[in-house]
Amino acid sequence: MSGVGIVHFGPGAFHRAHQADYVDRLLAGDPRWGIAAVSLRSPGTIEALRRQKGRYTLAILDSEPCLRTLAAHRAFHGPGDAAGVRARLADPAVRIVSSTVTEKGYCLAADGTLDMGHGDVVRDLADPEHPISLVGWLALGLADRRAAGLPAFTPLCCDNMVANGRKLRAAVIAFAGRIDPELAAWIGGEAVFPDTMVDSITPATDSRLLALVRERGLDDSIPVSREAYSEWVVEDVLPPGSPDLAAAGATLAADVGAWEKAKLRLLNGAHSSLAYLGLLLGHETVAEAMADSDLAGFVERLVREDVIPSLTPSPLDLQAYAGEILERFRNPAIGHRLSQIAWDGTQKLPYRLLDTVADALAAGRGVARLAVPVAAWMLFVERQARAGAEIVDPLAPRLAEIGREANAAEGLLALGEVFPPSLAGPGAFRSAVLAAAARMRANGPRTLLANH
Ligand code: CS2
Repeated sequence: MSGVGIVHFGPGAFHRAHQADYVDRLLAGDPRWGIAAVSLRSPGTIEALRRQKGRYTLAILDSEPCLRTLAAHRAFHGPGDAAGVRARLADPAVRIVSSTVTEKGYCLAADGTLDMGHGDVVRDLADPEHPISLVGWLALGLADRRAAGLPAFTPLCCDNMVANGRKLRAAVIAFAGRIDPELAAWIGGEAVFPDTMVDSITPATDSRLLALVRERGLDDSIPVSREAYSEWVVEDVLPPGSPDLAAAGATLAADVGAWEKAKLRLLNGAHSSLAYLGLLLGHETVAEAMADSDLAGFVERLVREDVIPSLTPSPLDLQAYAGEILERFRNPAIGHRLSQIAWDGTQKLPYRLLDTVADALAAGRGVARLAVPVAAWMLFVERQARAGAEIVDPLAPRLAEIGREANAAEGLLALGEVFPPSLAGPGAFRSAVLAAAARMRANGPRTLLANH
């Protein structure tokens, strides 16, 4: 098992374009930190990675595309290889177990704690030696390390959630506590769960990228692409014996919170706003939506006048950061589909927009403009539901049902998983969302954007 020091759950495009690039650089100087890729549900990427011996193309999409070959993955565990995963997690050489399983992969309830009623959690608690959830796997892996007298590995959450490490820590400890309180206490005392902020715009691999790779004569079925900008901020709590992520280009920081919150609210909040409003206006990509001056102007005002006040004071230069983000969205080389960003709205809205709304209300600021993208999500759900089109979301069946109702916006506001009672109940936000939804339903979004 030599040469593997990191196990990664969820080797999708983001991981392969972002974290794997840092690790690829690290490996040039320190060969201990190869990645074992784990995908327990879908076999495709794992099979391709194995076939290509862990090598694939990373295209950096800038004025001229720049193609590199990455080779950070050394081992591959697909569905059906639970024994291989278990052995891997118990390997003393493994120090980091990272994950990009998207927000829904952590099985969290609306309050950010482990959802004990989630089907995967219920199943894993009933049979903890054969987990299917990430949280179940981390608990089993840590239990095996404890039994073997090994130090804990470091779970490293690389998904877009506020306090992602702290949430994962609380979830794993809560899960372990149901099986064995001593294990929970051991995990609490021995394992660190750093918070992280990850950032690089990574569109899904499309036919354009596949053609570019073919043109260069490369035989590669799993290329990935991203913008040139890339950032990885990791809370500076990694125990001795961990890989030197700073040497790989990551930023180690005592407090990741300010970065994480600013990135989620400014970049991801603006992304989701562009996605729902842009789709309603008939746009397909982020760059196209940014070329629509009504929409781009609205999003810029939203970011500068509504989101930044919710982040102030901050150690970051927020106005400059916002400008940089909007410029990145304009990159014409990236065909980043709005529909990709629109996925999983029920998981994304809380961190990206609703936390900002709650802070604005608490500070006595208006929320009329912030209500517009939320109403656009509602109309998007309504449109998909009524057309019988696909809704990609863990709550998809309920969204489809509510979306077909006459008063869909009210039905969606009543989703306790998304809107806390303080936002769903009577008050400024509820009124603003319902008004924005009604106006957009009647006249389309354009006039509303100009008025805001
Ligand atoms: C996007 C993000 O798909 C989405 O929801 O907002 O993946 C975004 O591109 C990244 O977080 C950028 O770092």
